[in-house]
This record gives sequence, structure tokens and C-alpha cells, in this order.
Amino acid sequence: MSSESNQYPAEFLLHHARISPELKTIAQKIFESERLTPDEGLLLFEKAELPFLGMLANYEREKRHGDKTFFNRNFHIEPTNVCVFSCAFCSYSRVYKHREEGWELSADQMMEIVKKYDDQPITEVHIVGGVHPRLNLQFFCDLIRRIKAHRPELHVKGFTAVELDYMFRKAKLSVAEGMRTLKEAGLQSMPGGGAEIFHPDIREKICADKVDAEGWLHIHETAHRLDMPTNATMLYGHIENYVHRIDHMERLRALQDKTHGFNAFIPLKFRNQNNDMSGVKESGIVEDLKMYAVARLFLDNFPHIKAYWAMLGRQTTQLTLAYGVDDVDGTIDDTTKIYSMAGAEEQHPGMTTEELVRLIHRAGRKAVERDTVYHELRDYSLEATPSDQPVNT
Ligand code: V47
Ligand code: SF4
Repeated sequence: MSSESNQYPAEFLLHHARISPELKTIAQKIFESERLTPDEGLLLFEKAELPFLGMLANYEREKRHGDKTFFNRNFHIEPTNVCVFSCAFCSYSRVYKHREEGWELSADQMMEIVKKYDDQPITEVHIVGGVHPRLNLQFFCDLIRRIKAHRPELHVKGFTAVELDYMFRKAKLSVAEGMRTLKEAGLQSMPGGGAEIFHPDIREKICADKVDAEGWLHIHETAHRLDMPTNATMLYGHIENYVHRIDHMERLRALQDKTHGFNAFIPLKFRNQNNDMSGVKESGIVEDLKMYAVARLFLDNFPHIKAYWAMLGRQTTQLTLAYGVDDVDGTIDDTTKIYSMAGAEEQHPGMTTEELVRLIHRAGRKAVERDTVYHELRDYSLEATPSDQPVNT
């Protein structure tokens, strides 16, 4: 594959006998960089076959990024898994009264984690966890200040809108005041968690008690207005249907039109172990690839579509690189438990930079290390690949 392949086979799709006129119209719109309507997004989910979706999503991906596939060097801090909420899909949290079954890290313990990476060229710490009733805004501002004092160049990305909504309400601050306070302490960006599915019919069933769609979007909008970039996720492949997925992406697309503050959209595949939705089957690989492809085509104002390899597994992640994905998150270094507790293939997610680069190159793409805000730090495709690597990886 190469970036020259942008001319590719528009004609082939537009003249293929098996492709319906409606799908050809959609293909034409993609080739002419026109926005898809929600109905067209739905049609892609419902009627388009995987090879068609793959071709279009790959066309769009290569038009934007060529073969580049981004990753960063990061680690996570999960301050606690004690949580005041009880999302049905969550395998990770423990309620306060059973907190002895979970963990709560002190600020000193978290600083020990940060210091462990002192001699490594890590660029980002990703802080996310349960919503603990006793860990407040002040605690996290102090933690961020300590991290920045210790290692000023380390980018601090932290807290889902769910954690922030609770922190701000407890501190009796408006969202704008709370976000400003965190920014002054050194918070630089936010991850995309907590979005789940915005549509109230589904949200009520899977996470009724936490911040709703409007609250989530308001927090991200406020971050964007303070020049803080954020990501957006969607938990897919459980009890939602395609209408809910399109509704979710449509709300994100509308906010992005206003602020341009989102960097990446991350579809998160629902994993069904050790949670209250264990009876719900997980999606198969065809459905996963369709999800990434439709996201790439529908979210025309999102620069990046990310496959979070720790959750999806390495091989599916490689495949997604041909279905619209241009980012695979980071090295992680076995510092997150959210997915291993929910049954992901990766029980101790962590890859060396060399492994991550090899994973990307074996899929026929170019590995580019980025920082959190997508400044390119190093293009590994320009470096010689050691010839003694086994070919079956
Ligand atoms: O909000 C929880 C999800 C999210 C399950 O922004 C589950 O760069 C699947 O948002 N099956 C947190 N998913 C993780 C997250 C994230 C991860 C990596 C990178 C970024 C980023 C964000 O994990 C939660 C929830 O949607 N989650 N339980 C489960 N059983
Ligand atoms: Fe708490 Fe987040 Fe788990 Fe929901 S998904 S129960 S908010 S840790």
C-alpha cells in the first residue's frame, strides 16, 4: 500500500455490478469529500459488504495519512477502581463498601509509578480510574502539580468526563471553573472514556447513574474552548443497534464542527467477562472491522481513528489498519487493568517500541511515533529493519 494509491479504484467501485445505486452514491460522495448523512451512515452499516467498506475507508485513511500509523510511548496510572457508579458493562470497579477488594493509590504511590519511567523516553502519562467518593479535585490537582514538577515535559492526559463531572459537583464548581483549575495545575488533555452510548434508551440500561450525553459533551466542549484537546470513545457491540451508533457519532461530529478540539475517535469493543452483561455476546471480527470503517467514513472532521490494541488484541489491530485506522495508542507497559479484567486477549498489555513498530510494519504500514497531540517524533519506516527478525510475528 502507498499514499499514491489515492487514485485507486474509484471507478472499480462505481461500476461494480453488485454494488447498489445508493451505495455507489455514497462512494461518489466519499471520493468528492462530501459529508455523509446519518441515513447514509446507517445504510453503510446495514447494507455495505465488508470489502466495499474496507476499500472506501482505506481510501479515506490513505488520503489523510498515507501509510502512516501513529503510536506513542505512554503509561497509565489508575488511581483507584473504587467507584460510586455501577455501569453494567464494567468488570473493573468495586463499590465503596467493598473497597477492600479493590485498590486506592496514595499520591506517593502514584509518584513512585511516575519515577519508574525516569530514564525512559516516555512522552505521556494517562490517568484514569473509578470515581472514588473521597478523592477530590484538590487531591488530583496536587498530584498533577507533583508530576509536572518532577518531569515537566511529560504530557499529562487525564480523567474521563464522568470523573470530572463528579469532582466538579463535589467541589461546587461550574465545569468551566473546574476545567480551568485543572488546566492551571498542569492537565493538558483528556481521554475519551465515559461516552459509552449517548442515546438515552441505551444509556439508561447500561450506565443510568453517571453523567448523561449532554453533560459529557459539555465537559469536552469546555475543555476544547480552553485549548485542551480531547478524544472521544464509543462502547459498541452489546445491546445497542446501528441507529444508536450513528446517533452517537452524529453528536460528536456536531460538536467537532463547533470546536475542532477532538483528536481521535476510539471505538471500544465491549468485552463480556466478569460483569453484569456477561450474557451479551461479543461482536465478531467482521462487525469490528465494519465499525472502524464506518467511523472513518462518517466522522469526516475527526483527524484520527484509533484502535486501542490492548483491548482489541494485536492481530485484529493489524487488520483495522486496512479499515480506516491510523493510530494504535501506545506502549502502555502493563499499566492498565480495565480490559484485562473484562476478558481482553491482552492480560498484561504492554509492548516494547520495537514490538509495536514491528506490528505496524508487518501490516504493511509505516510506524510513526507521535506525542499526545500528534507532533511526529520519529518515522521508523526510514530506519533499517533488522533482518534477523522471525517472519511469523
Ligand atoms: O469509559 C469499561 C470502557 C473506557 C468495558 O482517549 C469497557 O486515548 C469494553 O476510554 N468492555 C475507559 N470497554 C478507557 C478509555 C480509553 C482507553 C484508551 C485510550 C483512550 C484515549 C481512552 O473503557 C470506559 C468504558 O467505555 N470499558 N468496561 C468493557 N467491559
Ligand atoms: Fe465506574 Fe467507570 Fe466502571 Fe462506570 S465504567 S462503574 S464509571 S469505573
